[in-house]
Amino acid sequence: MTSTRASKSDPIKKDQPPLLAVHNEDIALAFDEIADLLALTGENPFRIRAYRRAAQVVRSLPQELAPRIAAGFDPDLLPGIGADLANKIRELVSSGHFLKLDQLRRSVPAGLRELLALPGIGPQRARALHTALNIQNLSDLRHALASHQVRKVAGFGAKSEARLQQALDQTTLRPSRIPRHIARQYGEAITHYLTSLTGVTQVTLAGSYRRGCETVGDLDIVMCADRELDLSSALSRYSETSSSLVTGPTRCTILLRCGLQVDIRLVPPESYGAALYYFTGSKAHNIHVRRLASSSGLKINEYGVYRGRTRIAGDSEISVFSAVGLPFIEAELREDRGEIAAGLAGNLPALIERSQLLGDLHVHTGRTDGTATIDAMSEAAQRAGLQYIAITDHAKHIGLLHGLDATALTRQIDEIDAYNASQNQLTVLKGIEADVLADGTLSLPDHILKQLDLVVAAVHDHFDLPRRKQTDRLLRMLDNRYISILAHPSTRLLTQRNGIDCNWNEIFLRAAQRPCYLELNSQPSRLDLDDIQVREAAAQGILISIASDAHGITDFANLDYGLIQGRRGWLTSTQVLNTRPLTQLRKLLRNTFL
Ligand code: DGT
Ligand code: CA
Ligand code: CA
Repeated sequence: MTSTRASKSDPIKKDQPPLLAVHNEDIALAFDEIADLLALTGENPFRIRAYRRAAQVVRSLPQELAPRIAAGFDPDLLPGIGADLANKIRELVSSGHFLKLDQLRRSVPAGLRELLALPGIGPQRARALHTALNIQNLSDLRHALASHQVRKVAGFGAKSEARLQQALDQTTLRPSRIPRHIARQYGEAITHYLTSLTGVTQVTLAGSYRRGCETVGDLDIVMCADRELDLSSALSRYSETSSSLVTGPTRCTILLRCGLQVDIRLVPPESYGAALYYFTGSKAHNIHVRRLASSSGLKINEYGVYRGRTRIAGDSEISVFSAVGLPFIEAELREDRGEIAAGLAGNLPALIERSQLLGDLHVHTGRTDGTATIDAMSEAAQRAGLQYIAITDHAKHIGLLHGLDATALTRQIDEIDAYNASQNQLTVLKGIEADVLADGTLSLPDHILKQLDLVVAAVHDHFDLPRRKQTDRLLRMLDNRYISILAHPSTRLLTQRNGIDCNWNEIFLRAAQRPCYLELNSQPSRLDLDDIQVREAAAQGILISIASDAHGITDFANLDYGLIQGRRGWLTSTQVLNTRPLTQLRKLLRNTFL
């Protein structure tokens, strides 16, 4: 990796701060690669796991690490990152290189790693194929399969050959979408670069990113300049560009080193609004609005809105909307899910805003798997503009080594009482994250739960129960009168694990009756419930808790991701539990204990 600092000939404004060059995802990918390469060399599994965990930790951070490290943050404060890995992160951030990775890359064939992505091939089998058939990459494997060489290798047979063939066919078909928080790192860096070019007046990330989608297929950028700009040459000089797919004076497509595609449009200022509107989409929304426009004799495209040959709007988005008789529709709503009818009828929701979140009802401390004390988490929450938080550490459960038992929880309750007595800036509520066991009961008895201000219940295992059983499990859980909030209800992990199979209608109905509230978990790799589920649940009158699930002091930044997902789910502030002032919130929480 190279630095994104400009060379002397670049038309870069002098007062720009240094550009981000090493993103969290770059660090995570490097750790993943080290883990894979170590596995391929038969290294100690313990070390391999440490790298994998570190990759996961860095990948799920809500904010970029490099600028924080530059400002003095010590990466060994992150969970699972010891001194050695912290040094590696510093090395990568400052030099763009991992010596260790460079060495490993020289000793293991580059393509061998691709094999590990196939289901059914672990490092041992990859090594066996490499040794027996000199297979170095997927293409070698494809040839070996075609000539039935693979079945002759010890440990492989006709059956595993067929399975591998199937896996190989599916890999080439799999669409790759990138979670929003990862796309953001690359999107903000290129936006920063483009903004710094002389003459550039506007740069906006459009497309699914601007609509706040949880994953994006590619990035779309709309920009303006007040003088001639050689866009393709500026893009070819960008240090993260790996290749140019389309080059034109007003339209370019590049591929970044990380594999993400970026479509860039340079438009004249009078078309900026129309282009931004068009490239924000969604396609379905655009098509619907275009139909609406043509019903009143207008034509709408990326250059403007036209009556015959006369251009009547297009310099701003709002001008486009008003030309077709619509109020401004927030980007998060533009999915053709009823927003156009709502706009025409004057019924658009006043979407929830960050400043309306007064508290956070899902926060961990170092007592379980978090990294900071109650004091430190409270201080960070205040800095994030919050008035109250609930400490909801994990209850002891077989799956978790350090969960709180009844004694430890009582001690934490005392600690929270003492904290609240010592200051009156922020109120800490007493909570717990209790596991929903396979039969729908909870991992702590009622006489303990009822001493708390709230109980957050969550599914952490038995993800594969059949639909009826899973639904009954959650319904039984909802029968427990001490449950306040069901956390990350679907349990999905974006692009990694599907949610549980469950009849959500039944769950929402019961939750609304009880009442029990549902969480919109804001960890960027969870975002659970999703936008459509959030909208359905809220429409049934269930209050939604937009919660950070913070495990460290910087994780309150997660709330921004939950917020945007909530906005995609049409949430208004009255539909969100943690917009309530404390007294009202306490009342709502007590309602669940009836
Ligand atoms: P993605 O990239 O798959 O996450 O989703 P988008 O929505 O960013 O889609 P993308 O990148 O293919 O196109 C960006 C926007 O451009 C899209 O949201 C709407 C607009 N657009 C693209 N193709 C068409 C089209 O055929 N008709 C219309 N009306 N708009 C289009
Ligand atoms: Ca896109
Ligand atoms: Ca695109």
